[in-house]
Amino acid sequence: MAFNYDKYLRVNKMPTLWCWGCGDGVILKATIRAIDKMGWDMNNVCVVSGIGCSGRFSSYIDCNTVHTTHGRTIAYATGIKLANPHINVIVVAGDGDSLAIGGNHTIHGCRRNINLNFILINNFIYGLTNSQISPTTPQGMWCVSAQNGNIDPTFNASNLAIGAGASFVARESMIDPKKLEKILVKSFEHKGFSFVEVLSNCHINLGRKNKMASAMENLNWIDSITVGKKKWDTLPEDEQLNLLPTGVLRQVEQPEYTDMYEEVIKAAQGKRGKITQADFVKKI
Ligand SMILES: Cc1ncc(C[n+]2csc(CCOP(=O)(O)OP(=O)(O)O)c2C)c(N)n1
Repeated sequence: MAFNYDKYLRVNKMPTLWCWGCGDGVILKATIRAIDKMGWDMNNVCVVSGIGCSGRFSSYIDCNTVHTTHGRTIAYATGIKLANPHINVIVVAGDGDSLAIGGNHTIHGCRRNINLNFILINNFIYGLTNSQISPTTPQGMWCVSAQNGNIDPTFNASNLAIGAGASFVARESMIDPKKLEKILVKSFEHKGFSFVEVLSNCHINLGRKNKMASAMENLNWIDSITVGKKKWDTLPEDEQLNLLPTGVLRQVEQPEYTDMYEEVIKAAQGKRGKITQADFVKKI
């Protein structure tokens, strides 16, 4: 039987405002299927999105939603999760939103290990504002704000998340929606901050100016720069540098922030003894 997307969508908002062939729709559908696999009650799901094309996520999905300010998704989501630890919070933000203006929030979200499901839609460009370089725009690519080609070195978003201490980090493209769905399910199952970098196309604002004007050409380019982590691990360093590994890149068990916060509340209310160093697992 065909999957019933309408059950999870605000059908009165359809069709979406996304450009024809945009990867955001594929990611939305994969997210919905992953939620369905988790069996989550939509009354207990909150989707928080930032500003950008990716920000439209919270308009289309039918649950508790907050369309927040640019770069501040994690700040809002942290408040929502701390006040309602039982709610499953999914955060969606673009590469500009989460690595430029919101970069600081992203690293501290990773560091705190709060149980949020963060989906970074990396289309390598500021999409909504029509082609300004973002921290992930490859060097040499042409954009409206870099008319002689981008000279800024490129951020590796997943490496940043690993460095900042996220307990679950994965990268996948939206080329294979089934694979993406599986990764999202794994990230939803993980207790702690899960960071999923989803590589996506923006053939309109990045592709057209860089010889990949169709969605297919843009996706072929993404395909050419990605390789599964198992294969990537076997490659010589100079080849690794030019490729982005996909799959789960890091998964560790670490104390979760809302659990620790609950203990702080209990201690403050005299419902338990004082919290001491022994209550913490030392993490280096
Ligand atoms: C504080 C603030 N600064 C700048 C903007 C303008 N602005 C809107 S969306 C956007 C960039 C979006 O790019 P990205 O986060 O990569 O998302 P995409 O549109 O590609 O999904 C910017 C700079 C804004 N809305 N608010």
